[in-house]
Amino acid sequence: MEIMINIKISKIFFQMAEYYVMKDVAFKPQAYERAARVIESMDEDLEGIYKESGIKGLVEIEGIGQGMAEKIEEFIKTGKVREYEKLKKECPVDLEALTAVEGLGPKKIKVLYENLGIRSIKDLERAAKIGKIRELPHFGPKIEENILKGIGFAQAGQGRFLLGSVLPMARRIEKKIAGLEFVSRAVAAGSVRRFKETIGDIDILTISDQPEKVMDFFCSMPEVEKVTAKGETKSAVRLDSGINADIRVVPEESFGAALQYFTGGKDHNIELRKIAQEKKMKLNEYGIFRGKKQVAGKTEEEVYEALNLRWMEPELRENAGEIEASREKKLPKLVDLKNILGDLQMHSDWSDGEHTIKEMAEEAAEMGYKYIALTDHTGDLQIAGGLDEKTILKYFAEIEKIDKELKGFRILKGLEVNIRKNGTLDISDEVLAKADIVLASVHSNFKMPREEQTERICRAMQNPCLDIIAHPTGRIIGGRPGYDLDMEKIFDCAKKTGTILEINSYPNRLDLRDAHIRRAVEKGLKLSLGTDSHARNQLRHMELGVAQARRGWCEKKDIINTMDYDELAAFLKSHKK
Ligand code: DGT
Ligand code: CA
Ligand code: CA
Ligand code: ZN
Repeated sequence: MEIMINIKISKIFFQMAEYYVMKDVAFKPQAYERAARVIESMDEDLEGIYKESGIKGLVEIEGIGQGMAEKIEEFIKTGKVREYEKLKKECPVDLEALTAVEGLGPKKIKVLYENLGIRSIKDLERAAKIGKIRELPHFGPKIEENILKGIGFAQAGQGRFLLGSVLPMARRIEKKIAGLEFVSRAVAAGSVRRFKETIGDIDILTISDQPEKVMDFFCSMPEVEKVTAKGETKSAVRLDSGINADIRVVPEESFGAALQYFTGGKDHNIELRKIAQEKKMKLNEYGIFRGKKQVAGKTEEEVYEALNLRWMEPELRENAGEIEASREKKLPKLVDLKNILGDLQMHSDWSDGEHTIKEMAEEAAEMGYKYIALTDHTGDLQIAGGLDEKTILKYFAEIEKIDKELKGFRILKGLEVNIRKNGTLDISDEVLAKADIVLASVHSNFKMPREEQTERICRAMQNPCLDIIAHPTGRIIGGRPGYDLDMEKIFDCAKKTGTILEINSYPNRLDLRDAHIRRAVEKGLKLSLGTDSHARNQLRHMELGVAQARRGWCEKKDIINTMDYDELAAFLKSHKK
C-alpha cells in the first residue's frame, strides 16, 4: 500500500532539506530529511492520524516536532506548505531537475551556481561540454564526465513514472469507475497492464451505454488537476501526481479489440496488423474485419484466434519473439504472485530497517508467506548500520528465537554482505557458514572499469558461502545507470559457480531488468525474488518483482522462492559448485 499524502509530504520535506542546504541554514536540512524518511516508510496515513488525534498525534511520530506537525496540518488543510513555496520561489536554481542528475546534491549545486551561475540542466550541460566544471575545486574531469552522462540519464527518465507509484493510482481509478452503475467494465490498459517498469500515461478503457456520464465522472474526480480534453467518448486529464490519464468508452462488441489495441505494445500491434493483412483481413481497435464484416472483437482471445495465435499474457507483448512462440504453442507458463512462498531480501532495525525482526515476520505471515529471509547489512556499510561479526551472532540468535515462537512460519538467518573492491566479502567465511542464506552486493566503488567490475563480482561468486548476488547491476531507475558490467560473463560465472541472481523488487531498482532476466532464464540460471524492504509495508512490492520476472519470461521453476521451506533449505545447502 502506498499512501499518497505521505508520499507528497515526504517529497516536500526532502526538497525543503535541499533548499536549506543551499541557504546554508544549520540543522534544518538534517531535521527535514529525517522526517521525510520516517514519513516515506510509515504505513499509517498522516491524514488519518491527524483526523484522529490532531497535531498531538503527529508530534508523537518519531522525528516530527511541533513545527513539522504544523506544516503537515497546513498541507492537509490547504494542499500547500507556505514555507516550502517561499523557499522554492527564493531559490534561483532548478533544484528538482539538477538533483535528479546522479552525483549532484545541493552542496555541489550551490558551488556550481555561485561559481558558474548554473541554474538549469541546460546551463549545466553547456558548462560541462566546454570544460568549465573540471576547473572548479573538488570537481575535476571525472566528475564533469559523470555529470554529462548523468544528464543524459536524467533526461531519458523525464516524464515517466515508476510503475510502483502509478499502479496503486491506476487501480484506484479502475475500481472507482468499474463501480459506477452505468459502467459494466473498466480496465487500465497500456503499459500499466503490461507492467512496464516505468509508465508514460494511464489508459483507461470502459464499456458503458452512458458515455457522457462516464466523462463527467472521470473529469471531476478529486485527483484530477486539469482537464486537457473532454469529448463524448474520450477524455484526457492530468492528475495531481503529475501523470496524465485518458479514458475511452467503447461498445461491448469491440471491447476485446480495443483492449488488445490499447494494451499494446505498439510494436506488437504493428506485427499483428501485418498478420491480419496477410490473411486479407483488417485489424483495428474496433475488431478484425473481412470486408465490412466483423469476424472478431468482443474478446481478446477471439482477436488472437482469428489470427491463428493463442492469447498471451500482456507482459509478453513487446514483439520480442512472443508472436512466434504463440503460433508454435511454445509460450511460457509464467510464474505468478501466488507461486511465491516467501521473500528473500529484507532489513530490520538491526541495520537500516524501520521495524523489528518480529514485526517483519508477522507482516509476512499475514500476507500468507511460509517463510522469509532476514538479510540485514554487514560490516563496511557503516551508514546503513552494518553489523560486525560479533553482533551478527546475536542477530542470528534473535532470529532463531523468533523463528521458534512463530508456528507454521520459518525465518532464514540471512545477511546482505558487501563485495569489496577486490571481490572479497566483508565478513569471514567462518561467520557466513552460520547463516542459512547469504546475499552479497556492490555498495561502493560503482565506477570501476567494466573488466574490473565484472571480475570483482565473478570473484565474489567463487565464495562457496555466497548464495545470491543482490541487485546485480546496481541501476536506480531515474537515478543512475548500473555498474559497467559484462552481463554475459556474469551469467556464465553464475552458471559455473551455481550462484543465484536476484530480481530486486524495490520500485526504483527492479534489478535484474526484464531483458537480463530473459537471458538468465535462457541460460538456465536460478533467480530469487526479494523486496529489499526497509519497512513492513514495503513487503507488498513483491508484485513488482514478479511482474518483472514475467516480463523476463520466467516460469515457476526458474524462481527459488516458489519452493517450499524444506526444499529451499536443502537447495541452499547444495547449489554451489
Ligand atoms: P507509455 O504510456 O509510454 O508507458 O506506453 P503505452 O504502451 O501505454 O503507450 P501509449 O499510452 O502511447 O498507447 C497505449 C497503447 O495504444 C499502446 O500500448 C499501443 C497503442 N498504440 C499507441 N499508438 C499506436 C500506434 O501508432 N500504432 C498501434 N498499432 N498502436 C498504438
Ligand atoms: Ca500509456
Ligand atoms: Ca495514452
Ligand atoms: Zn543493497
